Amino acid sequence: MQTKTYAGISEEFSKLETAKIVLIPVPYDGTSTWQKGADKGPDAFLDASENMELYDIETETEVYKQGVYLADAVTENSSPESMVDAVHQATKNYIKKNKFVTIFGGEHSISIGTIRAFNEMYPSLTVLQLDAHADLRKEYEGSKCNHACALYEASQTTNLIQVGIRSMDIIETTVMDKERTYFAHEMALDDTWMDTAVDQMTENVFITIDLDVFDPSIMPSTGTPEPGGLLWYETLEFLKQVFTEKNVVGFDIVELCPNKNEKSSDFLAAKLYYKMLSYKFENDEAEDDYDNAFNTLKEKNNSSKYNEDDEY
Ligand SMILES: [Mn+2]
Repeated sequence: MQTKTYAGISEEFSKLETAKIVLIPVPYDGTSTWQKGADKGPDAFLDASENMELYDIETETEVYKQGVYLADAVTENSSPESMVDAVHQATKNYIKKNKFVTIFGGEHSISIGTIRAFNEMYPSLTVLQLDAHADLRKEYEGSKCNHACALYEASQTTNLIQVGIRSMDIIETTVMDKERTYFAHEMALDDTWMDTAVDQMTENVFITIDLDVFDPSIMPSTGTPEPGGLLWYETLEFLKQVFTEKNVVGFDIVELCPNKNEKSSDFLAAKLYYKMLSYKFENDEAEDDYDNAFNTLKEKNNSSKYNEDDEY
């Protein structure tokens, strides 16, 4: 049972029964290869959130009044596969409770579970990935649930759109859909990429944000920083467009690897999360009913799109 609330909000806004939003922390760091510490991400994010102003100037809203329930953390870590199963179950449970479900990692492999849940609950799902890394390996170091494989399943079962990519292995080119990939070096020279990417999205969009998509100058506290990343306002402009034009069904944020001497990254993550909620609920009154409109009839969709590529 959680005693702490998201951002220190009062009980009135943090009860499961009335909250429209659920936040699931997943402090998992089982497979990262270089810097460890993404398991400390959720706590650092929650600490920063408590020290943040809760009025959003841009949208003129206080989105916490829609209610944010801080769920028990998913702590299963006996194997990457069992962690993914536990995340999948927890995510699906809260979708079924008609909540807007958000997840904070943890390393990127947790998204295998979150995406699987949303893909089962929403037809024709687009997965929008903001990330420095393609994460399209089918298997890595003996597991399909490694962080390097985080988006492989999504590439086979959803409409995957990758944004900000600037690091990958050559084998991933055999899986990648280049038409739906926005490489950082091309984005820097092209001011139409946002519209093109949004045009490729279906109505239901799940967003997975690996914080290493940001430039290390503003987001140094991540496991594998890569130069040439996105900056704050261009990222917000793009996200706002997606929230305005599409039905964002949920999102996750991963790979905060906190450094006690560098707090600005924790605050960036906290603010990003709150901004995304503010965009989602910008036009909803706190008293309005919420309907996440998950598809109860179709437990599994897009399965026909799945084709195992033996060549890989
Ligand atoms: Mn990633």
